Amino acid sequence: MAQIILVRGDITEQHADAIVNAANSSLLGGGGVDGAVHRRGGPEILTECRALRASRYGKGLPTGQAVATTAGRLDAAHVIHTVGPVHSTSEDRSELLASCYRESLRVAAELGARTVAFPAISTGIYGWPIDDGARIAIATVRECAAEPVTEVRFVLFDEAAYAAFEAALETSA
Ligand code: AR6
Repeated sequence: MAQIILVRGDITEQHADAIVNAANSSLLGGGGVDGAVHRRGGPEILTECRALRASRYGKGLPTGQAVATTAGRLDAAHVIHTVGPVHSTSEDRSELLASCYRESLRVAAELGARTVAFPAISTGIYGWPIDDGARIAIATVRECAAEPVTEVRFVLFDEAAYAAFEAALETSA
C-alpha cells in the first residue's frame, strides 16, 4: 500500500518520479496546472505532446485516460498527462474522474515510478467541487496505488484544497 502525503504548493516545484498534469484532450497546453507545467517544463514537453497527437491520439486524448511524456526541465523523470471531466450537475461523471487517478497510476507503475505527485484534477477550470474531487481522489488512490509506487503526493494549491483533502483522508482512514 502506497503512502498518501498532502502538501501545499505548486506542483511544478515538486521533485518526484512522475508529476501528473491536469491537461485537456488536445494535449497542447492551457491554463492552471497545464499552463504551469509547460511554462516551467519547457518546450520539450510540447514537442512530445505534438508527436503523440500525430501518432496515437489524432482525435485527442479521451477524458479519463493518461499518457506520459518527458518532464523537460521539471525536477521529475516523467509528466503524466490526464484529462479530467468538466463537472456537470446533470450527469454523474465521477467514474471519469476516478479513471484519471487510476489510469495515471497505471502509467506510473508501467514507467517504474515510485513517487507520483498529483494536483486536484478537475477542481479548477473544470469546475469540480473541491470536497467531492478530494473524496474521489483519495478513495481511488487508496484502492489503486500499488507497487512500484510507494508514495502518492497530492500537491494542493490553496488552503481550501488542502483542508478538503485532509478531511477526505481522515474520513476514508
Ligand atoms: N500547482 C498545483 N495546483 C495547481 C496549480 C499548480 N501550479 N495551478 C492550479 N492548481 P486546473 P482542471 C490547482 O484548472 O480543473 C487547463 O486549461 C487549482 O487550484 O489546473 O482539471 C487545461 O488545459 C485546482 O484546484 O485543472 C484544461 O483545459 C487544481 O489545481 C483545464 O485547465 C486543478 O485546476 C483543466 O482543468
